[in-house]
Amino acid sequence: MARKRVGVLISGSGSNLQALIDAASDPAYPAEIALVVSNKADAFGLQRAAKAGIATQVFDHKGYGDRESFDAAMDAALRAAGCEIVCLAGFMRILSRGFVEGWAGRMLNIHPSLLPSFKGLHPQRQALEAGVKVAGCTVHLVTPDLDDGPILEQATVPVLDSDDEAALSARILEQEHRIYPKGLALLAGGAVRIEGRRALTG
Ligand code: 4DW
Ligand code: GAR
Repeated sequence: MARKRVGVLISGSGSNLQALIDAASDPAYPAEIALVVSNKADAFGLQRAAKAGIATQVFDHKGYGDRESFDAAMDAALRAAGCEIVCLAGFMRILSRGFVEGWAGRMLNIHPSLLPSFKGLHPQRQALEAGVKVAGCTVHLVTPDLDDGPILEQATVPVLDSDDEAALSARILEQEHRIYPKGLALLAGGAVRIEGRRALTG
């Protein structure tokens, strides 16, 4: 079957983008990265994309009067590139309801906590402060509510007595790189059915 064309939105390092690029280097993987979009011109992920021969575009949110026009510019670029799926990979701008609804069921995010725990910013710090013994990460479909939406993949890691935010984040990030390509493969391969809040993949 034809590989699904994917647009990846980033704001920074792009290590999750790299995990998706690496997975898609296998011709049997059901998705290919067609476009990488960043709201920051200096995002390191843009260099990762260029190195892999993937088209990039920068949309600086500061150059737009409102969220809707910024989102509309990105939306047009994704559609012009023939994207059928969008992956948020450390993309830090809140997307408007109109953009999210336009990609409903076709947009994924990775979040460094076991959702629905620790939504929002600095979830690894939130996990340490809450004293949990198990932390992790979540791949989910994006809905207009932040860090919400049906869950496709989760992975857990232990929280160690010696952990600080950096150590825990690094342990979680390793698992992010493992499960984000798995979640995208499920969606691109057509294996996902939504029933209420549940994403069924069997
Ligand atoms: C997320 C949630 C809030 C902010 C940044 C990221 C999580 C992932 C995400 C990105 N864009 C999204 C999501 C999401 O889950 N749902 C939607 N869009 N609809 C956040 O508060 N960002 C602020 C800016 C931060 C910055 O520029 O550094 C903001 O005002 O957008
Ligand atoms: C990752 O840890 C990702 O889970 C997180 O930003 C980091 C991006 O790293 N995303 C969020 O917190 C979204 N709420 P990367 O640029 O190296 O992929």
